[in-house]
Amino acid sequence: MPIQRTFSIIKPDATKRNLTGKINAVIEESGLRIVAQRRIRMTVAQAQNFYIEHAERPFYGELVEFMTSEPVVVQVLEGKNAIKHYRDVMGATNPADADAGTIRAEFALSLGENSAHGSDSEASAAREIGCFFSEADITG
Ligand code: 3AN
Repeated sequence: MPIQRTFSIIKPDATKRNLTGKINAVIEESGLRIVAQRRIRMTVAQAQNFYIEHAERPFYGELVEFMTSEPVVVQVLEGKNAIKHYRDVMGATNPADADAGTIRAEFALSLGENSAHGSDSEASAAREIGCFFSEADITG
């Protein structure tokens, strides 16, 4: 399997509950490396652009409001098959469907407040990393 990079967000529900360290421990124990990381307050424009593919969905406004409500931690993760690996580590989008031991099963509150985001394809990973990081920020 190739070494890949994926983009991760530790979401507002998790930063608010002081779960950054616990979620990073799950990420690192899974074998992924955190090769870039920054805690930011996302602007409305950043959140709208980041989730542009959901612009027509009924939950878009709520999603943008949530993602700008508290700080988030944006990250680049690196490892073998990192995109699929991290989605497996996060678990299903809805925590009610997530397998035991996954980030969402352990920490998420609901479908919206689901603690973590991970890219779903190589094209998404490249686009999403570029929303928040330049190549010089990524330390390998
Ligand atoms: P994932 O983040 O697992 O790839 P997507 O891309 O389907 O899931 O959805 C993006 C984000 O939008 C989800 N992480 C979730 O927080 C939010 N979301 C998805 N569906 C709903 C919904 N029906 N109501 C509220 N928020 C939703």
